[in-house]
Amino acid sequence: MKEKISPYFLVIGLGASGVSMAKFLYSKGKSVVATDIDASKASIAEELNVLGIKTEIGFHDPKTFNNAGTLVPSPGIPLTHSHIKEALAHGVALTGELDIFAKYNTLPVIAITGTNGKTTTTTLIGDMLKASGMNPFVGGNIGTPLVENLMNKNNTDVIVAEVSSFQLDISTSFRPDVGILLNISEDHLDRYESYEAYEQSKWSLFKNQNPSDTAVINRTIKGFDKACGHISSRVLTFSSDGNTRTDCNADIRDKEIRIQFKGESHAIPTDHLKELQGAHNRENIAAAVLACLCLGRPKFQDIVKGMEAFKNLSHRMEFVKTINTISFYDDSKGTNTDAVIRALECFRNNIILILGGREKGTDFSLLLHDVKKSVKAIISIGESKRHVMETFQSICPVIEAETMQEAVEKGFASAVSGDVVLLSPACASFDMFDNYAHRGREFAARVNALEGRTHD
Ligand code: UMA
Repeated sequence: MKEKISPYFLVIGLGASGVSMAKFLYSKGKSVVATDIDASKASIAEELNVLGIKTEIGFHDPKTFNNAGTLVPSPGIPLTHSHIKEALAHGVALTGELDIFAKYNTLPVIAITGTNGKTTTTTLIGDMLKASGMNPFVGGNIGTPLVENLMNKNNTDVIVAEVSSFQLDISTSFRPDVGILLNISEDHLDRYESYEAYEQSKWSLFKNQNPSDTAVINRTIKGFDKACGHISSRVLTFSSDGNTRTDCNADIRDKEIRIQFKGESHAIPTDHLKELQGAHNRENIAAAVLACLCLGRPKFQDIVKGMEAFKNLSHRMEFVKTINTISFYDDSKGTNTDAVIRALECFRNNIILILGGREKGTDFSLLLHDVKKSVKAIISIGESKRHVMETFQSICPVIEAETMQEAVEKGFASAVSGDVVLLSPACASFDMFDNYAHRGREFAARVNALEGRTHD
């Protein structure tokens, strides 16, 4: 029998998402309890206690879950968590950041999802809108929770939201005015029961859209035609098959993107864009331009100005340094195999690849073709060392390293003049680091420590 106390919101997890959510719900006069399994969250909890939010830190009490009115799990916490499952079976309601945001937000929303390129595209759209004289709030999975903008509006006139599949999974009402689906490839298979379930999660971005909304979709995504049959909004497409296919709203060629929108045609040269190199970035640009045009207000020439001014993001194919003719690149954000393939494509066959970490149901064999083509040696790190060794040892040397320092030094020792040492791990970082940014910073620090070292 469920013990009925006042129906409180239980915020589960006090990372970036949970802390903002607890504060926002409290600011709306809701009764809020927050819990985090990690005892080191005590100081954050104290901050919330001062506001009047009750906290349970260092443990999760099933009673607190079962007695809640609504659970608000942080995106990193799976719904298969035993306490969540039990509470849902008791009839406790479930919601998440996207739906709570949607309930209170009044501004137009551009939402971006996809396996790779979300953060670049989200940032790029923000830059394009700023160059067009608008005042966007850029947030969501990119780092600043969306509800922050509800607490602190700052004259924002549009929301640009990076959206993850984890966030979409618990959304029933989020409806972006413009939704972008960039691509889908294998990722997070430790969280989904199948690849199809992950695909479905991504497509669900469009499930609440109506004919006044727009879906901007990569035409080359597998299952495009079937999935589009379930979308009620206007669909705009982009495609990297632009050299052969010309029926998309953005045809992506080798050196330019041709846009067709509302009877107008524009060509965007891309060859000179040092900060947005590669076919994947041309896709990101195409999607971003279409999304901005959909808003009606931005002018094409201002959108292009925003694109020209774009600066590459940290830990995404970020050049660190050249030491003794060996160049080091930080692609710590490359946390799945598709991202690694995109990174490898940026170089010739001269790569020493630092690979590995915490697997997410990772199928390393998806890398075999590209590793064979362009990788001279792999330095394997983290929990997946053995898996990496088993997968690649027959096609290239695999050298194990216990720490990032060892990985960088072994990479440097394995390289010859003109080679590239690339950190692009295809895995999450949590086995050795706080997050991917921490892993990237550690890599750069160890590279910088090589300064002055000569190469044998
Ligand atoms: N925790 C519990 N109980 C558990 C498990 C975890 O209390 O059983 C606690 C942890 O102790 C920790 C908190 O939950 O304190 C972490 O919650 P979280 O993993 O949801 O992390 P946040 O810091 O809230 O960050 C989340 C997103 N994280 C994930 O989706 C895993 C961030 O995306 C996002 O930037 C942030 O909200 C703001 O919206 C990161 C990410 O890796 C960048 N996203 C994935 C991706 O891009 O591939 C989806």
